[in-house]
Amino acid sequence: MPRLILVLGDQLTRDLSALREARADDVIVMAEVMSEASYVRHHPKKIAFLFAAMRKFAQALRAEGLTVAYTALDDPDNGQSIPSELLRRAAEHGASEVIATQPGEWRLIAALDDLPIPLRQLPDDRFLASHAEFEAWAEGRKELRMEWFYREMRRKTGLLMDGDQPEGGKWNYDHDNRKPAQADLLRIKPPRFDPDDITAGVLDLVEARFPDNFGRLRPFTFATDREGALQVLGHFIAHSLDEFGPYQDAMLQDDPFLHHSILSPYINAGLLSPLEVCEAAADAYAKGRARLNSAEGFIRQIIGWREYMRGIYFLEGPDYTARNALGHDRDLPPLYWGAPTKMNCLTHAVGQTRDHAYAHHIQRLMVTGNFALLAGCDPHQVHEWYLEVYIDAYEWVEGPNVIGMSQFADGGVVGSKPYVSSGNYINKMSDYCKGCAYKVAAKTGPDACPFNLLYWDFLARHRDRFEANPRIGRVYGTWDRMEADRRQTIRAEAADFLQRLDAGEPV
Ligand code: FAD
Ligand code: DLZ
Ligand code: SF4
Repeated sequence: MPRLILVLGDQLTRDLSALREARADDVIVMAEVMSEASYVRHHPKKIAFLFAAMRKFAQALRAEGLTVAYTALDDPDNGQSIPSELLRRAAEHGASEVIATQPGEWRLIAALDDLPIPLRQLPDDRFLASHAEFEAWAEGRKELRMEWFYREMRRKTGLLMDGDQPEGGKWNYDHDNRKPAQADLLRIKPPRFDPDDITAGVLDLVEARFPDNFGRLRPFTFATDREGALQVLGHFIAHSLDEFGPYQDAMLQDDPFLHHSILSPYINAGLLSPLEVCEAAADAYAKGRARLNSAEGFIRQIIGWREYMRGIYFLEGPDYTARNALGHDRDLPPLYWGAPTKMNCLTHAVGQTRDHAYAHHIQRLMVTGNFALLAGCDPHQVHEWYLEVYIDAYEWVEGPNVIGMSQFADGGVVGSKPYVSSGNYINKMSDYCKGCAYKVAAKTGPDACPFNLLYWDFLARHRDRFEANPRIGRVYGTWDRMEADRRQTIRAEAADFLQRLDAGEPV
């Protein structure tokens, strides 16, 4: 009797644990379904990327002689959910069992567990750390800090290790990696891929079926197969890795990509393996083509942050994305969907997100995330926004980055302090403030940068929680040293700003 082998849209890896089990008479099931394409209103580029990549992956499996039952979104028999497609295919092929690699989201894991036919969920071993390894690492620790986990992963992989010591003598070279960048027309851009016939067909489908989702579908220039993804990797290693480190926190309004790799869509969908990407970076360092602080910083993002975020998501359980430790309840304002704002940093971070389904880490953390946190936005709405708008967004990685790192809604599981800043940080790391209607140097008054007002207002509102925090508590000394009427003015102006924000004014 044949068995069904499920391959989800973010499991496009030939070496997937479920595919390794495939026998000649098994049927591989892949399905474009509305339940996955609409559990949030994904950016059209995200849907198009996954559908095109799924179609090409299915084609490659068929070329190997495997049997693939592929359902397109507009197939009239489409049951429009993963469980209904599995049941339909099981009846069609007389299959006795479903074999799946564990999905990256609690919602879908539960839906598979509820299937009325036998199902085996195999571990997703595309990650370096299994659930059991992460649990063992976390066991008994008072604080789950990424840096300690990262060192374990360096030892485990041997990446940038000199025996049992870190290459160059230090584990982390972040202090070399905080430079602002200058506009440079000669900076090499990521490669662009013209849509082929398969991608063009998917673009028409997405345009017709998701006309109201936030984000520009065209031009669409992402790679959609492993070959293209490998080209993006090679291009990054050759042209951008060396300067990745120093400028990784920099933001420029006319350069959305700087020296970033734009590899997250491909790694997360399975077209590249995290280890091969890191090995390429370590190799470039070994050959003298990339400086150590760049190679180390890049590798840390992947074997450190990426693995750690997944570990937290599965350790903390299905209620994680509902957490709201700070009790924030403001609706996410329309500016997150492109409504006009006078804040130039937000105009550009949101505008690039709309155009490219991409923003780099510091834009996500210190512009859109920082503003939502300072303004007291409902973290679940913030979570849904991030899950919608980025091409690389899947709950296992987006959830802990947003609920934990960005919004402190988990009460400090991921971060030891909230990532908040006044306009000063944005001004130091970007060219946004020069072109802004607000004055970053103005702390109060009609021109005051809203980040300046909201920063103090946030800290004052949450004094009980953060005053004793060794990493942020000292700022209360600065607050207390201000004249009482200045403090009052800041809080009154912050309240007025938030009121205008809530009223839908283009603040
Ligand atoms: P680069 O800057 O070139 O970094 C290299 C790689 O490191 C990335 O491709 C990615 O695989 C990994 N990486 C870097 N930082 C992180 C991190 N914090 N967590 C996990 N992996 C990391 N990343 C996602 O993949 N999906 C998300 O949905 C996502 N949501 C985020 C939400 C917020 C609020 C924040 C602050 C960060 C989020 N990140 C997310 C992490 C990070 O912003 C993206 O991985 C990165 O911007 C992707 O672009 P890149 O490939 O050019 O990355
Ligand atoms: C994100 C996504 C989208 C938009 N569409 C599909 C789809 O039609 N079929 C599918 O198998 N997977 C899709 N995905 C990816 C899943 O949502 C993803 O596998 C889960 O969220 C777990 O990470
Ligand atoms: Fe953003 Fe303030 Fe700078 Fe304007 S002045 S770009 S609002 S940080």
